[in-house]
Amino acid sequence: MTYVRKNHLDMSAEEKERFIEAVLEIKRLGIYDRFVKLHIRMNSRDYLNKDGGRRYGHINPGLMPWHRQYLLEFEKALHLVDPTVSLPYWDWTQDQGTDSPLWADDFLGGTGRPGDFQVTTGPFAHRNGWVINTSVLPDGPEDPWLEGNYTHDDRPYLVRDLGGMGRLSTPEELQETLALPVYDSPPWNHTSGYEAPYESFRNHAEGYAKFPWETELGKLHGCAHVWVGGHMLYIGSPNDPVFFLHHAFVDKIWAMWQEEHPNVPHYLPVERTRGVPSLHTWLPPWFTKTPADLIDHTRFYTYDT
Ligand SMILES: [Cu+2]
Repeated sequence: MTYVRKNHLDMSAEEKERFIEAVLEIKRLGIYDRFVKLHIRMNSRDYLNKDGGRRYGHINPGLMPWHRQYLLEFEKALHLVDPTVSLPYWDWTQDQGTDSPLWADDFLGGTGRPGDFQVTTGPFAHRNGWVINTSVLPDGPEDPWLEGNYTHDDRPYLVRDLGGMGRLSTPEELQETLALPVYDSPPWNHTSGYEAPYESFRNHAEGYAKFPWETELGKLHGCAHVWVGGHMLYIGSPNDPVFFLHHAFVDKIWAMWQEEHPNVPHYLPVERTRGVPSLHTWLPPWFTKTPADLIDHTRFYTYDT
């Protein structure tokens, strides 16, 4: 049985309510926080040796399949409590306002208050019962974007600063990245596809590569994390439920790219490659699927458009 992932803007009030209820229920059951911990555990290693270390979820070709499985496992958890829900997505190339229904009280709630940036509205406000149990902050001199060393963050409340830093990517930026015909290339890290002919759709989508005509790094995947701010800035980002709507759109971008390039390999590297998952590597921590199993999302779900 496959199901449909919708743009949140096209969800009915009842669909939104059921989605929020399911998220709150898996939080109560302790399942939600297991996903947060898993993301921190897997991805802190990704960032520790980003040039040549072993990486699965970020700064390597595994970004797309690893997060695809992560979202599938999350959706599976939601289905345990409500089989009718599926992950919505947030198309941040079109839906850029802080007044979007995304941030309304009946959905994800709004930005943080001045001062401590604590979210005080909606279902994920601390005062409404959403407690952060596992969180980290970057530690050390490195650019927080590429930081692999973390320290405990004991703030029990969700933090956001919508639009406080950076901006969201434009449809034109998305088109330019979708036009790149090669999934990824050596050295399979944050420098892949830097120079013409820009052979890394993955790195441009992740946001660690830019074209010479762009002024700053961090487009697409990266800048939505920064634009939301707060917990979304670091690897504890799944603490903010918007993480799942954001990554559902990143996942859709992989699907859109495949559709635009039907005759190229949809995942690389094919051969065993030191440090990064190849087409037939079992992805940890589940070891139930390889990138090859995950390329075709229509085995599991479809997108509304
Ligand atoms: Cu991630």
